[in-house]
Amino acid sequence: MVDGIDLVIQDGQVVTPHGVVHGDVAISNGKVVSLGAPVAGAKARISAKGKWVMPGGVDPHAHIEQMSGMGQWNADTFETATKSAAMGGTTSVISFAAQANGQLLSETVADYAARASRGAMIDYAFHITLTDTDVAGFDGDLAALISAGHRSLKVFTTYNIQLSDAQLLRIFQSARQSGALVCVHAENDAIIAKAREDLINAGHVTPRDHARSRPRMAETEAVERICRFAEYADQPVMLFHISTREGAAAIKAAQARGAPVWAETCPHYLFMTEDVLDKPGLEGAKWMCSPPQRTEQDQEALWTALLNGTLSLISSDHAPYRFDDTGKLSAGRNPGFHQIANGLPGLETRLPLLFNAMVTEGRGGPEAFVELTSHAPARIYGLPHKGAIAEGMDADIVIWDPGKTVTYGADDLHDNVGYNPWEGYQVTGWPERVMLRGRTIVENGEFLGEPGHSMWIDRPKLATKPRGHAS
Ligand code: DUC
Ligand code: ZN
Ligand code: ZN
Repeated sequence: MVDGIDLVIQDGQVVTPHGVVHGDVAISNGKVVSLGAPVAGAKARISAKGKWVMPGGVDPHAHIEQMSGMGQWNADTFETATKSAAMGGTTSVISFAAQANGQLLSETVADYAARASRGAMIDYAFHITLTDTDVAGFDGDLAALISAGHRSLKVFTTYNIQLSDAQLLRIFQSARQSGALVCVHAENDAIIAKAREDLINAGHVTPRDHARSRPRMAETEAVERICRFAEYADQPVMLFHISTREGAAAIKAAQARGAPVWAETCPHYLFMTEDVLDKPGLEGAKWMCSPPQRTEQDQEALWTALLNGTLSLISSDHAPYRFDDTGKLSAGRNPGFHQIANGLPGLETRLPLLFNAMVTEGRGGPEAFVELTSHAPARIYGLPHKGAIAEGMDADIVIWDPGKTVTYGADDLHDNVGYNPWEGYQVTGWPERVMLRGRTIVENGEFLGEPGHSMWIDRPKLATKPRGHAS
């Protein structure tokens, strides 16, 4: 027996990085201390008989208490967003510290860190979003922040906050020197601008037209270019929210050349098509995001890419806007698609949707589910002690009831958005108990967490390069 065991989760099907183990998980001081073998003499015990015991979800792409590219605060605070995440089984999140124009990066990070430390109820880290590289002291400031543990950066190729090719290469070089991953929103800005202008001139401005304003070619071009930049600069890159089969094919081709690129997709590209935008009036605005949802053929291509390793993980891209004048309708009661904030909530639904598809319906199975939603995000973004049930890791654990069926309602999420884009969608498999560092923060639908117990996750210098890279 290991001394001083606080809790044993007994008799569950435990998904570890080395496969499924049937047995006990022992926890002491918030860490996993033993796995598999029966453990006697703990202070407390929980039965997980007939249940899955899986690591807490790691969601590496969520917009929280953030100003959008259109200058709008999103709907969530760190408190509402992280409560919502926990209710859906997620225990770590990487959100954005988004630089305002003219702002010193150290001020940006200090602002977001202050808000997160006040409100967050799960553990967190930041991607630093770079939009103004001309600020005095930019390079030194960036290097210092990376060295201080902020090991990922975010850049755009569109959205009015895009960097030029030259600026992108400069950032790739700085990231390489200091040891950070660069995440990219990759869509070609000129293609989007032309498509948007043509649609507006023709009077086609409904939410459905939003999908036509983001041609698939915009994704293909930018993904191919960024892969070449990654290859040229020998800098690891994460391509965000791949939505098309051509985007996935471009990643696959780049990886085959040895380019240091990873890529992700999101549930709304796996389970929705652009038909979600086709609703009476402005209703479709609730589902508007960029890139937009695509076709069933794209969904199949994305699943294939996830299961063959071309795409490495699934994030939520949680981007919460209310369907009112604080959010989607801030430009008035009759906005065109180009005046409507992009994004939909997803922190709380990511894991149940994927558990249902991958574990209940068997698309990949429990190990692939855990790999894509916990193991890979923690490994790739370098979150030490997160994303896996193994000795020495944080006891961030979810007990899943595989038999519980839930049909999402209109407003049953715990974020501050006021609608649920998955209303009417049925899932089987539910996070019955969620633990953060050994402490139960959700039990049978009741939230037990509170601000003040979360931790910023300090990340060491990037140690890994994507699979397929030569050196
Ligand atoms: N697209 C993004 O790239 N970010 C947030 C929301 C969205 O739709
Ligand atoms: Zn994006
Ligand atoms: Zn995003």
